[in-house]
Amino acid sequence: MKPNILQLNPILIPAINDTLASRYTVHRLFEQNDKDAYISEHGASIRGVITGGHTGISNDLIERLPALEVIAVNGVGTDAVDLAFARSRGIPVTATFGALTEDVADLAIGLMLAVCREICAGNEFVKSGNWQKNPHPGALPLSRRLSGKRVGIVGMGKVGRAIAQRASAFNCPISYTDLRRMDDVPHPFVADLLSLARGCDFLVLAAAADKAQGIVNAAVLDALGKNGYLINVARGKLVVESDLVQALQGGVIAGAGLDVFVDEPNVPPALFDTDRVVLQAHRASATVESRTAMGEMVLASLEQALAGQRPEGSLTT
Ligand code: 8YV
Repeated sequence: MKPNILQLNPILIPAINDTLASRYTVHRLFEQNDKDAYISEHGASIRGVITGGHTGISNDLIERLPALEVIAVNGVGTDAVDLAFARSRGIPVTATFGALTEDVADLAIGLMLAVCREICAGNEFVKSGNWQKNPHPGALPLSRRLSGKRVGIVGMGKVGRAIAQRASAFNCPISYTDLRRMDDVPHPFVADLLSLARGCDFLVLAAAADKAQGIVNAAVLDALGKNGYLINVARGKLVVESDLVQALQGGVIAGAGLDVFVDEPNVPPALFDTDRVVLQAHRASATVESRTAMGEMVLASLEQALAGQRPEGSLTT
């Protein structure tokens, strides 16, 4: 009999789904209307869980899966899994570190360019026919340059470093903050987030949200200032969203490029009607390349754990 796997989030790569189906009986919880009843029926047989970084898994659900041998996070964020709880139960938790780095960094740069060069407003201006109606060169306001602007990176892990590498190619001076200075990073370390924000034009969030919630608040946005942009490709909960809305409405900062939000997919409507904000639907890793590599890592984690081995890169065992 094939082992039973519980899948909490869809996987968008057909070949990965085919392999999963060939090896396991896959219980797609995200397709069930009555999830509670479904778990009551199948929970006892589940040996592996696949979830998304943002979705994670609750301790309540873990407790309802007594035969669970592995939680494979199809993402790099583990903030939605209680790692200490999983560790206390001896359940390995894996993530797809390294698989999505390039794409998340690419999107960060894309958001930086989009927001300061007002690419979305320009796109709308042409497609709506407004350029033809109003061909005056001043019909759209002048935008701002990215090249050479000071970039402050919050979280100098794999993604932060990949953003730094790309921003350096735009001749942007880089500084960063993290829990500690990193000896192998050539850029200046700024211990305190307020000082980092005060000294940069783009504040780019690439940090894990396990410990850092609400760190970007009104004071940090004030320090970033009226020519500054906030970019977030990490987690919405790093930001006090109501403070961000107020800062944008009040012209406290110049703009924001956001891929992640506190309560996805519920984005504060106040962010919709301003050209100073460019929004994405949590898509930084949503490429065929990243999602294929992520899916392969998930498959490997399941295979290793269910063969009785410690999965490579387990965070808890
Ligand atoms: C994914 C993410 O969108 O890596 C993460 O932590 O949030 C994203 O890459 C998500 O995990 C897809 O399942």
